[in-house]
Amino acid sequence: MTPDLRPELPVLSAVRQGAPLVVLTGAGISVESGLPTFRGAGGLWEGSRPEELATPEAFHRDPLKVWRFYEWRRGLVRQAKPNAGHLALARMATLAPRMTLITQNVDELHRVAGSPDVLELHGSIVSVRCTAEGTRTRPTEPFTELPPYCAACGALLRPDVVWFGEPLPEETYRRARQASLDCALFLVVGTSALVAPASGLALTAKDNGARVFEVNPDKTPISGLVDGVFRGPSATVLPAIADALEAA
Ligand code: BV8
Repeated sequence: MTPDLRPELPVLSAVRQGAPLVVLTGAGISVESGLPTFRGAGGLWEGSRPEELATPEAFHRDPLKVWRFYEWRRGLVRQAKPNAGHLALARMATLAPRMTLITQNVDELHRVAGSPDVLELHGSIVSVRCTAEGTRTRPTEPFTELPPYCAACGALLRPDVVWFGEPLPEETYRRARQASLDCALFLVVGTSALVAPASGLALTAKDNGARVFEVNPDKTPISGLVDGVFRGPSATVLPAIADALEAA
């Protein structure tokens, strides 16, 4: 039996009536889909530094090393399925008249779970972009050779993600920031809140009057700044929040 979270989240009744809800997710929401996070034990960055694998400089210096890292992750993502946390957010989108889902994740699991109109701040690892033409493709099979080259023009292909030092997609980030300014309730789920500018959105919401709650089994730099914390895995907490929204 999931706990009744309505007492912790009285604002859910306003959300049910149309007060804007924003949810920001990070790698933690995909842990229960079998995908590793970036930081912490067993994380993707463990053993190598992000600067060696997730920057334009790293790609320019050693495209093969970077592609080996991304092709390994693309293989994990191909096997991954949305978990109860992703599905709960998709359900909440049918219950909250005004909900914006923002993600830092590149695994597209929110789209697969059925969430409409996901704001993907850091792009998608499923998508691949030509470094010369900018054209995007979505190969479903592993590349036969790495690094891969564009069939049309012969230029190097790259993962269609935002690397450190690269700007976020402008319109996507503008929409995410506007939604954070306007919302009544902001849920920050499964993120270490270390990567800007995504990490600033929760405080933007708080500074503009929203109630902000964190869903994370561990403490983060913003745990002390939010209105409340659900210290648990998102695959357990988010279904309980969705149930409370439905009953609100
Ligand atoms: C930009 C690539 C400007 C795709 C990623 C110095 C200080 C401050 C900022 C900076 C600085 N120097 C540089 C910067 C800016 C920089 C930045 O923030 N650096 C940080 C590291 C200091 N940011 C940028 O460069 C951004 N761009 O600012 O551009 C600009 C403007 C104009 C023109 C040019 C430039 C670009 C940022 C995007 C970088 N790309 N990834 C990929 O390979 O995936 S970031 C990477 O970290 C991922 O995208 C990921 O989404 C992101 C955040 O990580 P999290 O999602 O939080 O994951 P993490 O592992 O950290 O945490 C997981 C959490 O889950 C934990 O808290 C854990 O407790 C929790 N958890 C575990 N299990 C569960 C759980 N939660 C719930 N349930 C569970 N079961």
